[in-house]
Amino acid sequence: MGLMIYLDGKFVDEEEAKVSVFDHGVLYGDGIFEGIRAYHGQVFKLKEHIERLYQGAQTILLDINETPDEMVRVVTETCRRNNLSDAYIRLVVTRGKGDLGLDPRKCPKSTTFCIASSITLYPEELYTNGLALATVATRRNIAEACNPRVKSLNYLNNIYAKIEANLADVGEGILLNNEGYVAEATGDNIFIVRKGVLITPPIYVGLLEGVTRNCVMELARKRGIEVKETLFTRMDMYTADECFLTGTAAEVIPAVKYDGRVIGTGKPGEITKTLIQDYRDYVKNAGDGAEI
Ligand code: PXG
Repeated sequence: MGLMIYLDGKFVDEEEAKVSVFDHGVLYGDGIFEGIRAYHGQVFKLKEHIERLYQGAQTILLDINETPDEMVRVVTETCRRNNLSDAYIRLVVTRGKGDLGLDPRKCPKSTTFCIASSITLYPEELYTNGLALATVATRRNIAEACNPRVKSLNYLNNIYAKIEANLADVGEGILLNNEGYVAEATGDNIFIVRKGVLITPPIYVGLLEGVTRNCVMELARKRGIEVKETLFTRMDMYTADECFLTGTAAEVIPAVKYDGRVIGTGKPGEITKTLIQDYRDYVKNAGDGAEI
């Protein structure tokens, strides 16, 4: 027996967890998702992830069949049924089955599924030595066309960037917005440190408001580190003292090179190392997640 998957009100074996070829999630990338983690029997920041999911649904006019409270139970129950206390969870809501036209009015019922699986951790070496980054030519979607604040199933913008990062042989690609300001990595938010101040781009630059981003800003403030949401450019990255990325899967991961320029000392900086540890301690002891 494989994983037990939640699919539209039922738990089914992964072999039976199938969506239609007429589902608009498949045909058009019409839908939304969340990538969530569970640590030590608690689903980390589940409330925040669910909130972002429903805000995305409201924005794309998608009716989710489950209420937010039911969705909490969907996620925790999926972990429970798979005997997972540490997990990587993928929660997806698509527009559902329709016809071959793109009109969502032809899709009477959305599709919800939830996968909980064990997580493949990034190699520890990356946390001690840091990543190399490079700017990609692809610009982040403009908010007026396909808002990056919505974690939609339409990820081609990020996938283009990932392909470019792979071709450049770096760990992550950095997307600029249409005005040339640094926005984010392909699946992570970005931070720099300059003269002891922690800086991250504001949401209006065009990025996903990461749950990890918000948590790390809070942890930094608790330490008395000044945190600013300010626009910055590639040059600010070249001349930064430190740099790191944040995301559910990667947590806090240092970056030491950008477009061939060495950042700071070329090693993970002191504030970065502090926040890596603070975040690891926090996820272990947070106690503000949803009990599995
Ligand atoms: N920006 C983008 C574009 C993302 O997709 C983040 C930032 C970080 O957000 P959170 O809430 O996780 O701190 C994300 C989310 C993966 C994977 O498997 C990662 C994401 C999305 C999809 C897949 O690496 N990151």
